[in-house]
Amino acid sequence: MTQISALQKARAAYGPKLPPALRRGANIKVTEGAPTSSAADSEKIAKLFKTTFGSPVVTFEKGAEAAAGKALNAGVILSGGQAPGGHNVIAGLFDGLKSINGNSKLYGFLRGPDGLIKNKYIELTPEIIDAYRNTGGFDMIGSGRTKLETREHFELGRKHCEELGINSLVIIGGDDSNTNACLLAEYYKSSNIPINVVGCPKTIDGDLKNEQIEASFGFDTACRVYSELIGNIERDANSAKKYWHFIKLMGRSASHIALECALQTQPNFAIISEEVAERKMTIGEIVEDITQIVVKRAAAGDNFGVVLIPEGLVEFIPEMKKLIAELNDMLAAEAAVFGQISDPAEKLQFINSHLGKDASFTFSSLPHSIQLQLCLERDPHGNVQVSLIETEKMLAEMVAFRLKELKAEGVYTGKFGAQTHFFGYEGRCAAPSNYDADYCYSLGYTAAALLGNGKTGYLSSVRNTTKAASEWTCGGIPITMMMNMERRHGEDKPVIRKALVKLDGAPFLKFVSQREKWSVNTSYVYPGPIQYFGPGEVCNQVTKTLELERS
Ligand code: FBP
Repeated sequence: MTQISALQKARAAYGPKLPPALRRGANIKVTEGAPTSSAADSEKIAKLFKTTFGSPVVTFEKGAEAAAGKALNAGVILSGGQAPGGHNVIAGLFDGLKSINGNSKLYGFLRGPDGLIKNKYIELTPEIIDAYRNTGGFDMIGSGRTKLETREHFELGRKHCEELGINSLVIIGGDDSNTNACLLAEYYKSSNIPINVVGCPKTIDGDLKNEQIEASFGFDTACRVYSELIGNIERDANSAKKYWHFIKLMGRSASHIALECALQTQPNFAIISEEVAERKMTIGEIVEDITQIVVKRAAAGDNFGVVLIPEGLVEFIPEMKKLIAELNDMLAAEAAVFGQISDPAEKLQFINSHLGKDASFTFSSLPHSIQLQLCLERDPHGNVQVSLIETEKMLAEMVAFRLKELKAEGVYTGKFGAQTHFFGYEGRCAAPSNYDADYCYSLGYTAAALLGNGKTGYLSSVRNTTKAASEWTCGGIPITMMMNMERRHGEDKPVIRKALVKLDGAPFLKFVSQREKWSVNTSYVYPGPIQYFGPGEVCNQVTKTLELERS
């Protein structure tokens, strides 16, 4: 038998909270709003989603005593990167399906969308579900990054669902995976194939949110784990007083994680990529900003500090963005020849000789290690794998170089020692915080209710989550409502609009109002580890981002 920790044992007994509409003994009253449109480009989206476009927002309320519904056979898929709480979505879905009809069944497709395409699955039994309640990770059924997007995929999905008698599919994923869930829903609905598809908003990056979706699950827990670690490092820095720590934080594109961690820990400097893009900053300017703070702190005798760097930074620096776009095109066109070169120096020479003047200038200004990292294989969505680019080392090196210059000029007399860190995978599979445990369970249960009511092309939505669960509301949002057209791989495609950090939003404005104070003074806050048991103010907090956005 697998050994489990004392905390896991105690956590297994935790009963996640549900919105009143979904609590035992209540029948669900369904209210439908007016027809909806899309985030933008409504004509084009309507043409592409003929049968699912315009569906109303669905709200669930507590109704009269429950009567058994029809048994559902559902399949569930975990898609993309791990995020704390995924197992609770599945547990909520399982319990929700059983509450509709005790004969309902749930199949888990293994290792992501690939499981549906290749017909690899397990039937999820009460024993399996119980073993994973309130645990982190996606290991119950595994995840994967294969995109469900072609007609062939959809048809294989149909065949495998029909073989198992599956009439409902739940896709737990981020913006790309839920865009594809909607394409699948549209394909089945428009072809009269009786399989309904519903999504659940997942990603630690926090960039799948909008007016209707308050948060993507996993963001809360991941930010708490990173903030604990940053707080520990801040305390070490403040104790030893001899290092500057450059900490890169996961978040492929948006800087929500870096911003939330900054609000929780009050470091000396935090870069927000969206601001860098807005101010069209160069790498040199970013380095200069950090350097000036190092110099100011050194003048006060503080030769230590903490800098937070969002993982996606390089793609927001205009000169780097241009370089990456050129590299993407060039590497795609020259893949065969480039793939044959194994010597790193030859690789760099090859690249330099194929880049335009500006891109080549930017490329040459980067340390060799970063040049090579920029040429690594792209992910299946064609994205640069930003988690592999060591921007924290690049910035630490460039600041050290600039300080040497200032020392030579007599402007700087301090000492500079740098330590670099990358926090990403540490937070993705942590045991979900109470917020994520409750939110995820409710998202899964809501997904079951949507399927029980015959809905397709919807994203499960649980709202009002800054309040007590007794005030939470739930229902479904048509996925097309969140879509717009974007240029992807040289084509206009319908996609869920990614939520970047808003520079006029309350979380960023709060950060801006404090950052100068944090930069020179040492104002660190040490959040400590996630608490699962104890007083509400330590174990039931919501993120600063959510609190500020909803206040
Ligand atoms: P999702 O958007 O799929 O949730 O994944 C987000 C993420 O954790 C990013 O923060 C990170 O850049 C990426 O996944 C890492 O991907 P991989 O797990 O493939 O290394």
